[in-house]
Amino acid sequence: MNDTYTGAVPSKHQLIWQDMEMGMFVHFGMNTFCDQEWGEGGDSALLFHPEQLDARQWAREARQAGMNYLILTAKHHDGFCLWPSAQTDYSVASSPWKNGQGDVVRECADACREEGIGFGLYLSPWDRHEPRYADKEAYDDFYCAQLTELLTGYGDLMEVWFDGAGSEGRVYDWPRIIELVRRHQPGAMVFNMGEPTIRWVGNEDGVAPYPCWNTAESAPLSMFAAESATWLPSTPKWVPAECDVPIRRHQWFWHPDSEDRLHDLDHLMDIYYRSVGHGCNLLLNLSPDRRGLLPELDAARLQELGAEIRRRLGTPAAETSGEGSELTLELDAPTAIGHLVLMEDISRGERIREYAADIRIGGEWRELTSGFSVGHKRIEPLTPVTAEAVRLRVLKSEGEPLIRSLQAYAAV
Ligand code: FUL
Repeated sequence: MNDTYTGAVPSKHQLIWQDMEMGMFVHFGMNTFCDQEWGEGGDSALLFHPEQLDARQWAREARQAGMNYLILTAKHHDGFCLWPSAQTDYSVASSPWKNGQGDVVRECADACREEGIGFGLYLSPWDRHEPRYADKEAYDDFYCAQLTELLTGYGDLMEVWFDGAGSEGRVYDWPRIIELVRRHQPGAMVFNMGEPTIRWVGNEDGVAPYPCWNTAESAPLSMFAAESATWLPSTPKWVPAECDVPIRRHQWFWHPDSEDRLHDLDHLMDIYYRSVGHGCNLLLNLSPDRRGLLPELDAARLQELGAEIRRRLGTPAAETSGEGSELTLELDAPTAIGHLVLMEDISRGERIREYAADIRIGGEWRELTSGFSVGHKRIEPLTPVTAEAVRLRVLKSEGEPLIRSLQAYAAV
């Protein structure tokens, strides 16, 4: 093979992460009890009392819906810690929940392990409670100490989520923060700040543009910053995007009487096509309520999503793989096709720049769709069309195209 590809390639851990495709974000904390999205850090720890908290329900619902990881807000902007941090008393340890003996991070880590899904943590750099936030050096020490507790106390983490919101214009000690992550959790993805290994897609709608490439020099920092995040010079070129979105429109935390904001199944499927279907990961947020449980309605909608993805894209009618700029997939019999799925072997880079897909019917070929990026995955939903065979033609590539999978799904 005359392989001329010299572009970026993913790390082993990025490959594992991209294969996970879907995760559940869990926003839970002081805001849950105060009907707010951004607490100012002054709400009493006594308000935190999720009497029926069951992290197993969260992890079970995630796994059953086909989500392969879960990311919990260990500390949001209000500074309240879901674990008994030794760095502050603004935490579960000062709450009436389990008489101050509880640890939500521990329960969630254990639940994810039991369910066999990955576990990651969100630790807001912006902290509206901690008085040391005003003192850069002192806060860097505080933040690094909190992060160390999380990186060393809860087993393997697959992702650490650094949220840029509220930190516009603020500089943290990124080299030190990244060194801690690398030292204690070498397999963890780093989200969007410092020396990220994955990037924010740039909106909170859960959708990626198309084409969406796996390489990037920068990404937006937050919804509130015009400029992009400043990454350390050693940031890898391969930095795939993650699409985050709450299942209730614009609400990351639980609020009473907001069921009408729950996205319907069509909308969630559209998000799926425009995130996973554009080669990115989808991080869909569900919010436990004041009981500490995912509301039944939200959990049911999540399961509807999982079931619909399985219904449409469960088992391909035919599948093949191969190298080179043309690949044909023969179907056993003429079949009404509802989806095409293309995947590159990205372990050796993202090589396809432009492609077309054809179908053969009655012995005649005709072009059906065309596009640009494929990367980890490209899902093409189709108006059902009958075909005897499908052919992928790579029109432009860097180096030899390597097709991990070309799949055709029967229309359902
Ligand atoms: C944003 C935050 O401000 C929201 O509260 C939420 O955590 C979202 C995932 O990121 O930047």
